[in-house]
Amino acid sequence: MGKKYPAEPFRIKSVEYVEMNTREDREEVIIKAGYNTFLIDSKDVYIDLLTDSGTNAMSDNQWAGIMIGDEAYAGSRNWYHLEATVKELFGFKHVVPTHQGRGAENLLSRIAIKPGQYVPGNMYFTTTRYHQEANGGIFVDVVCDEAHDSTIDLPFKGNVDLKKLQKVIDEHGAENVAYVCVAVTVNLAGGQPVSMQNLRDVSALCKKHKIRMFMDATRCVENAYFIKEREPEFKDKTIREIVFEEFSYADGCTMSGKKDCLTNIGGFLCMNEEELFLAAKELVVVFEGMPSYGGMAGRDMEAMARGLRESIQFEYIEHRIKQVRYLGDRLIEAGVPIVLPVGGHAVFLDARRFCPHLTQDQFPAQSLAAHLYVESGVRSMERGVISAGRGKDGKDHYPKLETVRLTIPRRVYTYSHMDVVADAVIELYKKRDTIRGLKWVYEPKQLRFFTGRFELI
Ligand code: PM9
Repeated sequence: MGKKYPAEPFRIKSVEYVEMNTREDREEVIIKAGYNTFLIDSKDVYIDLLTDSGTNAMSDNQWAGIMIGDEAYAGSRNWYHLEATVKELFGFKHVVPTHQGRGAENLLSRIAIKPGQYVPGNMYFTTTRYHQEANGGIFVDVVCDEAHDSTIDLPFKGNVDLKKLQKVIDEHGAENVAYVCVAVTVNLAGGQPVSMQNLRDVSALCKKHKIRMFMDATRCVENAYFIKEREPEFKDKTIREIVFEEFSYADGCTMSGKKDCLTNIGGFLCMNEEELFLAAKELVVVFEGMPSYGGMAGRDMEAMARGLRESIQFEYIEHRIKQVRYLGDRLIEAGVPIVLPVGGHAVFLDARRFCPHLTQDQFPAQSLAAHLYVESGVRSMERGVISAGRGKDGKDHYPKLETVRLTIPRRVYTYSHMDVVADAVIELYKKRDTIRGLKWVYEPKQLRFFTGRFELI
C-alpha cells in the first residue's frame, strides 16, 4: 500500500465483534425500517457507514481520562481542562459547552439572528438551517457553483463565492445579514474543504460591512489537512498552526464534538464578543445545563479535551483522510460515479448517475442506500432530496446533489473493511437496473430523513 495509503498509526487494544446476517434477514429488516437506514437496528448492520458522528473509537489516553471524570454539578475540573484546550487551540475568548453541535446551533441562532435577517452559508446543513429558520432567519446558499456538480474535481470546492455573498449584502443591506456561516469542511458537498485564502477573503468582506462571521468547526481538522496538502503556503505548517489560523478569521464557531474531537458526544459554541457570551450563558442553562457542563458529563469533557489534542497530530489526520480516499479511489477505478474529489469524512455515491432510470421524486439516493444494505449489510445514508426537506411554501427543495454517503468513522475500520464496502458497491453497480424507486408512507414535519418511512413503488 505504501505511503499513498499509510497504515494505521495505532495498534488495537480492544475489539468489538461484528455479525453478518443473511440477505433474507436484511430483506425483512429493511421493510421493517421503512426503507430508511436510520431506522435499522445496529445489531442488524455489518459495516456501519451511516455517519462519522459520535462513532469514533477513543484512544487509551481518552479512556484513562474517562476515569478521572469530575461529575460535580458545577465547576467540574474537566470543564476547565476542556475550556483551556479549546481556547489554546482555537484562539477564541469564550467557550460555552453544549450536548452536541445542534445545541450550539440553537444557542447561536437564538442570540445572533433577528427574525427576517439573512444567513448566508456555504451550502446548507440540515440541523444548522433548521435552527436558523426556526429563529426567523433566511438561509442563502453562497457556496461556489462547482460544489453542486459532482463531476468537477477542484481542490477547494467548499469555498464561498464572494460575488454571491456581495450580492446578498447589496440586495438586502449589511444590517439585514445576521452573520455569515462558513462550514469547514462542507458536509453535503462531499466533505469539501475551504481554502485559507477564501477564509481570509470572506473575513475581509465581513469586516468591511461589519457583519459577523461564524464558522461551523465540525470538521476543522480535516479541513486543515487539505489546506496543508493543497495550499502551497501551508505545506510546512503544522496542523495545529493551520487550525489556529482558520479560526483567527472568525468571530466565533459552533462545534459538533462528535466528529473531529474524536469523542462520542458533546459540542460547544465559541465567541469573542462579551455581550454574545453573556447572552449564550443565559440561554445555555435553559436548554443544555450549567455553563460548566452544557449537557456533557465531566468524563465526556475530559475525553473531548484529550481527543482534540490527538486530532491535530499529523499521522492521525493523514491516515484518516487517506483511508477515505482509498475507498473513493477503488470506486473511481471501477467506474462507479462518486462526488469528486473525495472529501474528508466520506465517499458520496452520485445516485443520479448510479440510477439514471429513476427520477429525483422517486428518491434514488434513499433507495440506493436501502438496496446497498440489503445486498451487503453495509449501512449508508441518503443526502439528497429527503435530507433537503421542504421550504416555507411546502414545496420540496430539489438539491442538485442526490447522493448516498459512505461515512467513515474515525479509527474504527481497517483497509480490509474498505475493500468489503468497495466490492459491495461495485457489485450493486453492475445490477443497478434492479434498484426501484420509493414513495412516502410517513413524512415527518422536520428533519424528515431521521424518521421518515417509505415503500417500494
Ligand atoms: N452531522 C452527520 O452525520 C449528524 C447529524 S445528521 C445525520 O453528518 C455539521 C457540518 C454536521 C453536523 C452533524 C452538525 C450537527 C452540524 N454541522 O449532530 O448535533 O455535519 O452534533 O451536529 C451529522 P450534531
